[in-house]
Amino acid sequence: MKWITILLLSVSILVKAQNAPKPYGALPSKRQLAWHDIEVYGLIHFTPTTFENKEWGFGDADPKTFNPTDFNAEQIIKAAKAGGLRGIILVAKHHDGFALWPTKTTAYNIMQSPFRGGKGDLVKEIEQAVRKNGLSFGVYCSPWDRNNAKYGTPEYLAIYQAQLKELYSNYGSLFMSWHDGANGGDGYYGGAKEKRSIDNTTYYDWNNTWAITRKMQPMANIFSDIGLDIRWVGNEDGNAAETSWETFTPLPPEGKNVAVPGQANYPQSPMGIRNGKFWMPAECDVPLRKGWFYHPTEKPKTPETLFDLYLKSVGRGAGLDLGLAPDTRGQLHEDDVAALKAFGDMVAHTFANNLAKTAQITASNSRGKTYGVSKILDANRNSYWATKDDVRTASIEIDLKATKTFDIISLQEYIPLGQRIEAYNIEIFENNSWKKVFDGTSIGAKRLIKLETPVSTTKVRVNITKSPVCITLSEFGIYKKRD
Ligand code: FUL
Repeated sequence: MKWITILLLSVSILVKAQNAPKPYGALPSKRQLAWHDIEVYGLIHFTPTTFENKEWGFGDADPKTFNPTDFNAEQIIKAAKAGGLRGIILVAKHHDGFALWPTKTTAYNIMQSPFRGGKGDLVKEIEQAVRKNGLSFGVYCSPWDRNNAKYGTPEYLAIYQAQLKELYSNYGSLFMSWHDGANGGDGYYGGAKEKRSIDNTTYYDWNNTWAITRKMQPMANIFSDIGLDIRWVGNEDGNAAETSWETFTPLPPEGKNVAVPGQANYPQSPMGIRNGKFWMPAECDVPLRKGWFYHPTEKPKTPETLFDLYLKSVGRGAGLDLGLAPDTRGQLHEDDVAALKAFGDMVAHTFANNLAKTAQITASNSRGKTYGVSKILDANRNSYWATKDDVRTASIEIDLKATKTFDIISLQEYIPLGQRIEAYNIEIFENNSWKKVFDGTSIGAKRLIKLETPVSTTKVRVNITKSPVCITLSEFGIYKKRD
């Protein structure tokens, strides 16, 4: 009896596998798929630079200036969680070179500060609060180090790599290793106070440096302006382009023969590159306030602005990385806490109720039951509707069975099989005929369409008008924006 069950099971698995559409183009890795699920996360900047009220510390601040009066990791992380953030990246070392953990690699670190009597480890405290609250943790260790006397020599590269190794060893599994190529040249550099130019195409030896990341933190998505896993969106305003592809091919700038971080001059970054060589979705990094560090005169963005940024980042297949700036107490200001909570509520309340959940749905083509169109209403992004191999255009009709009022439409492709759809439109049934309300291009991991004014209708139609291969869609939803 047992072997018959096994046989039947393997036959059904085989049939399923045979029926699945073939993947198209560059595909996301396991670590990138995990990143797509996180959608919104935070980037914490809190170093002596906070106490100097600057954006870029010169590297000469006395370590004793790092003296938060009431540091509270739990307060910061709870506020982030209320904002709907599902991950936190801590700037473990910014350009000023001050390491927030007790490192062996530089004397310029938290042990020299009054924090916890010189016995503190801020990276650990944040990491523990992050994990306790069920968020993912990542680190940013700035390659440019304005304090280090060795900066500019090969010895510094070994120091930088040793810093990464410490961070990769002692703080559990990381979802991101965040890198940037910023380098303004001048700095304190152990007292030399001079300008040091490096050749950013070779100095950091990124291939070998990132081999350390891959080896020690295989689930850490490497972020920089050229990827490898996640690309910079090309601005710090928090939005991807209206048409936004998940794929990209970093090309060397003119006159250079390699593409490395720090070039940051890709006009294609906000929109990605259709049929790019790599799956390399965009991260939209934007501070909650004006600056990355806390400045008493600045205010956080309003919940409405944050919601709009959410639509223009997550809603365009990208990630939203929101800069969080603790004040000199070592906590988020109450205005920031309130803005995060209102933003988090807005997203949670808006998307709590898919008004198409109980709709009757039909498609002009389906690939059989496993890939039936009802899969796009099952609130499970791992199941999907697909058309037959030779069917590259199709329509879905959603009968809402009653009049529903909404102003947001959500679409998701089944991205493990690549980004396929290139054009589509959406219609609503009004006065006995179909009326087009949106014309779109890319979908990818998620597409959120905000209509200018809410519409009321009993039927919605999605027409996929262009795809190089058969179509997949994993989710569809209609929502009414709420506070
Ligand atoms: C940039 C840095 O220069 C800024 O200071 C900040 O850390 C931002 C997130 O990345 O490259």
